[in-house]
Amino acid sequence: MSNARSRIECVRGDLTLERVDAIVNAANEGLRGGGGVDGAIHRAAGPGLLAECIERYPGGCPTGEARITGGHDLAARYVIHAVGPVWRGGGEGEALMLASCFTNALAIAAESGLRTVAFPAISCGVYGYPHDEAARVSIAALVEGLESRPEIEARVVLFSEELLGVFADALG
Ligand code: AR6
Repeated sequence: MSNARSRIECVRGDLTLERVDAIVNAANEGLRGGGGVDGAIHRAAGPGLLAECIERYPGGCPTGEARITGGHDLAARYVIHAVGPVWRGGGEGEALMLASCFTNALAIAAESGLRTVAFPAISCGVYGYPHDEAARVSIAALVEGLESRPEIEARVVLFSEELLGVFADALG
């Protein structure tokens, strides 16, 4: 399937269980683990993930950018750590930074020859992004990024029925 939108699937589930080439982490700038999906990924991947983050990315990762590591004990071969924006009302470039997470994660996946990538709802937890706006921005960035990369299929793995509904609506 070459149509970009048809290569995106929204599902309810646990991202850490995804059998894909890469799962994307909703990380923070330190890249040293944390709560939410970040904590779940580090627990499931084992201590080697933190060790690799420290060794390869001593300065962490700026908001809106992404960095790749191995998947360690995960079923996924790689983890792409993307740093979403903290929601501050929407007037501080949040949408651009959130879109960049998806764009940059797809660019890294393409450079690395990956074909299946699973994303969480970046910034939709601790970082407080309104879910409907996050879904719209995230899906639009995914569609745009996949248009030039017909080899990649993306999944968005949502932890709740509510978020699945919001993202499925944005996908249309
Ligand atoms: N699978 C899929 N989604 C999950 C899982 C899981 N196993 N666990 C949680 N979620 P959050 P953020 C959902 O807070 O808002 C961390 O401390 C969760 O329900 O993980 O980008 C980092 O270290 C929510 O819908 O990420 C950062 O400091 C979504 O994942 C900060 O939180 C994202 O929620 C990043 O905040």
